[in-house]
Amino acid sequence: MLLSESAPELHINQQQLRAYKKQLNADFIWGVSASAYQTEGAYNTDGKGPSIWDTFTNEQKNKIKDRKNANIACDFYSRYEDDLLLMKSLGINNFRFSISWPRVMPAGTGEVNAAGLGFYDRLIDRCLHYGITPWVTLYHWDLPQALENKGGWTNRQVVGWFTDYVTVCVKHFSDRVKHWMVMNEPMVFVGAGYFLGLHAPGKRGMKNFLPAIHHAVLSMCEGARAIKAIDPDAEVGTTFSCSHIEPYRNLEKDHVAAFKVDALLNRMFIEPVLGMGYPVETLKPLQNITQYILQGDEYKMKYDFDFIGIQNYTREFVKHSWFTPYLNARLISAPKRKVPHTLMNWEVYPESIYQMIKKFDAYPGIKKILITENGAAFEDKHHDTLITDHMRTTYLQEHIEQVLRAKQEGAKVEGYFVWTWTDNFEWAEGYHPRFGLIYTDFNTQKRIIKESGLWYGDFINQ
Ligand code: GCO
Repeated sequence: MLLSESAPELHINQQQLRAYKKQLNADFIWGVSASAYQTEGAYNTDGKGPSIWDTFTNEQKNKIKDRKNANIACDFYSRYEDDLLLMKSLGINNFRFSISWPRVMPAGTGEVNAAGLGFYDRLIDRCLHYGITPWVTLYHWDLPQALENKGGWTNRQVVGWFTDYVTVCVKHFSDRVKHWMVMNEPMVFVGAGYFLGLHAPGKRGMKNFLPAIHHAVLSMCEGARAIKAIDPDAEVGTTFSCSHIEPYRNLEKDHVAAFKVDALLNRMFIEPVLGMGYPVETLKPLQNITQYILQGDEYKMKYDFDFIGIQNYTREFVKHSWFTPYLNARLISAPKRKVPHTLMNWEVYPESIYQMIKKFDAYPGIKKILITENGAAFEDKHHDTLITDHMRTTYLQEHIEQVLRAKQEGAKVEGYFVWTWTDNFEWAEGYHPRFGLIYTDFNTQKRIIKESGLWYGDFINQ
């Protein structure tokens, strides 16, 4: 049974939360996160080129729940002004969103679409007008289809294409944007898109996975260098998904399995960036990645980021499994374990975020951590103009408490962004799991503030 149906009260120590909050410096960053493909719509408007997600959702419909796409999504493309006004009304002053590469460069490389840049000009200018700081992600999974036709992330040329695109954006926006994230969750777009075939572009297997990993790492670091070359004062980060991993049983083989899954989900991208190389010792099948590593890459795949964005939602339990190729490990889902979980079937386990902050904080070389995503999909209850979502509020409170607990203990965590602002398109899950602080009626595009939104605005301003 889903948590939203059984609804046992989660426990939150309000006093503790407030005590932690009181001790924060005023410069701790509170914000909300979103992404272009999940919200903008306008998928073929004003000269935008198709992305791999446009193709995937419109041509491989059975891959997406209810055969949905994000052709319209939240229509953020025309409604950004109202959405920013609403954000302002809740006192939220930091907004993380992404730029759509094919909106800016319809073919991925070469020609720049002035109307695409124009949209982000308007968005950024309105953010600044309302006193909202833009935190801009340069790649949140919507690769131009024209580049996928040439192999996408499996083609080494992508490093140059990406760096050119980054250069166009930063040259154009760096007078107003001072906080950049090069990529969103490379492990997810590479793993789900180029190994499991569950996300765009729907490719599978090691022959796609390994080159895509390496080219994503190179692009992330070369992209960051390109930003700094244009604007040395910019704050440059990148973001990683991560989950606290535990063995299912106290057996040697489950411990080994958990160790491998931890390397895959949590270490794969941060370690090369920090100069530690890929975790091949733990993940033997990764050894073949060396064929894609060319001379000089050792330098190119490292970068000293100003901050690392970590995105955490849950923890995972891992069991040894003979039948799972490469890993010999599988995840035991939250419903199977009969523990409280969200509509994504992700366990509600706030301490995971604390554990992840500690884990990343322990790497020498990470200067600063921001929680660039955390949030939950639950069923919302409607009462005319009010939407109650007690479960989401509690989830946020409990996770923020764990973030501030880590900070109290000295971890270098300096900010927190809720995923997400308005309900939006949740990739292969379509529109059903709603993560928003703001409810979106997808028929009318009406927005309604949820109780969690009111709570969050109140909390960060108190
Ligand atoms: C991701 C992305 C977001 C998701 C969110 C909820 O982590 O997959 O950054 O686009 O919507 O994480 O699943």
